[in-house]
Amino acid sequence: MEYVDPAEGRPRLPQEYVDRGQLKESGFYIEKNLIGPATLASLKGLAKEDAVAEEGRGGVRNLLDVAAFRELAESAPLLRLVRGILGDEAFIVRGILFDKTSNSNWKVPWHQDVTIAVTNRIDADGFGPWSIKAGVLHVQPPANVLEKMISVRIHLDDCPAENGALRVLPVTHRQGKLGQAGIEAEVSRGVPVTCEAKAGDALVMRPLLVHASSPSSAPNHRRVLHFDYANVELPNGLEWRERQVFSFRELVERG
Ligand SMILES: O=C(O)CCC(=O)C(=O)O
Repeated sequence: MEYVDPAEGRPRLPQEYVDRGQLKESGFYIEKNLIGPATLASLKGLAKEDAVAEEGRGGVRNLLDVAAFRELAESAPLLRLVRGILGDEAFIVRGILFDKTSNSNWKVPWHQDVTIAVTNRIDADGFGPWSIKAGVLHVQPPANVLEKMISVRIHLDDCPAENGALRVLPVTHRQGKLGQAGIEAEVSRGVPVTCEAKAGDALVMRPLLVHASSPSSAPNHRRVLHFDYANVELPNGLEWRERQVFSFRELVERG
């Protein structure tokens, strides 16, 4: 049973989730107006209308290889937000552009985000299985790594429930890696929240929060820049594919 607004008779984001305090409690919240209209306009130009349809899988990975997206991920507003949560050592580790259109509409079943991108395959306790996504080596780390990560999903388009908004199961981020049976048990007893957002808003969430995504029934784009940040080194010489730490002075200079 989904949360449905009694007055509107449709799923809606309850206002309590527009509050950073919910991150600890529920595993997510919406940061309103993180990106202003001018930046938004230039990002929309970069996230080309057909980029995702061309890739054919609903998402463009390795986004940090594009300088403008890397600059955004490491811009002062984003780093301030992320470091307010993960501390001053936090760094960007991955970027993906997701889109849904009538040409490229898709859904994702209930899951947790349990893979990270790394440079090299070195066996370490609790790491595996390994996989390749868009030519990049990925591995599932143990829960204690995923618990030190945060995802920031910046909406480039308005995203009401009808436009394929992410659905989440509050509080499920606290239970480590659940596995398929554990996820199904949570889905059967939980009340999903539909994370409606406006263009410029960001959904800030823990990767272990159980989430799903429905197809869009709107004729519009639903572009989301998904950035993952971490604050922990990997063991045994394993390395994050992306890793950069700016000093506080650099951060201030960036405005
Ligand atoms: O963008 C979406 O709707 C789904 C993305 C997703 O499930 C994920 O990032 O794991």
